[in-house]
Amino acid sequence: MLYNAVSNFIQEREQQKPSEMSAKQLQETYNQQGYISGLPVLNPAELTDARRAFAALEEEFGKEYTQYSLHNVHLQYQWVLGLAKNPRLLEAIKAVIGPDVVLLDSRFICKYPTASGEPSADRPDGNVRDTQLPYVAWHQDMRYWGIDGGPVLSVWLALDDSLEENGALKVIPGSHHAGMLPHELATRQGNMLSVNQEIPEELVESGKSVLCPLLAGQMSVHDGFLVHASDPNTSQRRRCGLVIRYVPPCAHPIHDPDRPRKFLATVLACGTDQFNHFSS
Ligand SMILES: O=C(O)CCC(=O)C(=O)O
Repeated sequence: MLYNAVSNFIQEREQQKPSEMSAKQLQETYNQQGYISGLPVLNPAELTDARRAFAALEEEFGKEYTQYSLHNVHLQYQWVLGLAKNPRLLEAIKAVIGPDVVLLDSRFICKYPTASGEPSADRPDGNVRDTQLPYVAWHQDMRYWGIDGGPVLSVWLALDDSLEENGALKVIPGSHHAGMLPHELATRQGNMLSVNQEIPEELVESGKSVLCPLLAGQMSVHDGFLVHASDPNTSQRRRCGLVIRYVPPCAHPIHDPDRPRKFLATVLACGTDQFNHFSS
């Protein structure tokens, strides 16, 4: 009897849309699973404005650059800072870490279509094979960030629909509970991560992997210890997202003389910062 009640509760929780969750439910789900996906952020007008502004950057810099090199441009472009401070986005972040939020870093990550579009006997859908196309290997963000004293939350805000065929984010739910896993250099070509890191295959419970499909204007949020990755874009549609990292002000960079880390683009997104750990 009790078992039925508990399992009904879990089923209802799983069927509930993230947009309908209270702050407490959102925090509980996030803490349990290490991520939350499908949260609506941008309304149609905001999305149109953001896509138009991004198209201007593509025009100015070219796709090779906009694929991965638009790093911390919230410092240059008010519209990017506006996305990072969007009240609906920050509502979810505040539900997890409280009212004080520091924006640590931002980057556009775009996987452009590489498909020929020509149907063949091999691929009647016209999509290409995925060998050597850009992908993101299984990794944990904390490995890269070197932060202690508080969590790092990564937002993936979709400017395009991000689905299986154009290489949406995939995650291993609950994997953040295991702490830091070893990483090594990726052997497969095309890993978009700047330090080309990956968790060895035998340590990734890939059978438990869950795709995080997003419609343009929606976001997912994942914990810095969550194991995640993304496959190549084998479709004929772009997949563009803005990845933004947030921390509570109590978090601080780990002191590591072998790998000094500088955070030169931090901004107080909301609340107050009584610590000033990122101010130099
Ligand atoms: O955009 C992707 O495919 C990967 C993004 C990622 O690794 C992250 O948001 O931490």
